[in-house]
Amino acid sequence: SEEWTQSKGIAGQSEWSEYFPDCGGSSQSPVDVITTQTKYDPSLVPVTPLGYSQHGNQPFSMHNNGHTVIVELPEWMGLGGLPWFFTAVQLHLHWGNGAPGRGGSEHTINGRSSDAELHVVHYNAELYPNMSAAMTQRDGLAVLGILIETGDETNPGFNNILNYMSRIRHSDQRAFIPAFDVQSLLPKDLGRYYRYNGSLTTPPCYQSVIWTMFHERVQISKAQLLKMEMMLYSSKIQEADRMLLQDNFRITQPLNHRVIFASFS
Ligand code: SG4
Ligand code: ZN
Repeated sequence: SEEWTQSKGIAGQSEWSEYFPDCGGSSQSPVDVITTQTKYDPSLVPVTPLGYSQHGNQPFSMHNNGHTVIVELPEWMGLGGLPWFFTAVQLHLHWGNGAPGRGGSEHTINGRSSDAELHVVHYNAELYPNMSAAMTQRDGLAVLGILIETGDETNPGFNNILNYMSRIRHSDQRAFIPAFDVQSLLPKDLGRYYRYNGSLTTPPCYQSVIWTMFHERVQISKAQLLKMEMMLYSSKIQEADRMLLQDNFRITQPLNHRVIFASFS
């Protein structure tokens, strides 16, 4: 597929729809959650991570794809609390550039960004045979979004990923990391969240994602955030022209006809 980048900022992102028409659709992600305009839906039960803590002994594969760092998840991990069972596929992160100002989260709440954002991607295993079949369908994917803030304390759960990121600093590098409890990356309160229908936040921007954005943010240290900001967009053979992989977030998209539901009032 065509090359695309976030690094040209807003200008680059507005060109995505030339090659990926869905990126110009009317149900795109991320969005700004304006809390006073959300609609309380009492039917929204807590999401339930299934098998997230049963990580087993097989190492997880982690790689730098030039856009983010991806950790592949075993197929027995999944998500309950939605109308269908969703199988976990991978998790990845979005971050900024370390400068004061806008953080690197994709979703914002009442116009405010967070420093980074974790996404755990799942596909609808009741309706579709695999990720590629599901990713083009309206109810195909479920992504959990966790807003990340920096503070003074180290988050030991995130060290399961961050401590190994220097091994895959360059684009296309891969490493095997010890299996870990994926639930340790999530906020404690899985009952309070925002829910809306949106898209992949990168090309091809398929409008196939049931988004769950948790109300509770998780905290990591400044030193931990720095490990994300050290990643490279360039590959090993481009050593002479190193490029930092930073600001790998998409700007917020118009809500249009959509309503964002809240599981709490
Ligand atoms: C990142 O670019 C990942 O590299 C992609 O994963 C991911 O696409 C994409 O973000 C969009 O996901 O949760 N931010 S998002 O909407 O998971 C998919 C891969 O390319 C399909 C494997
Ligand atoms: Zn993402």
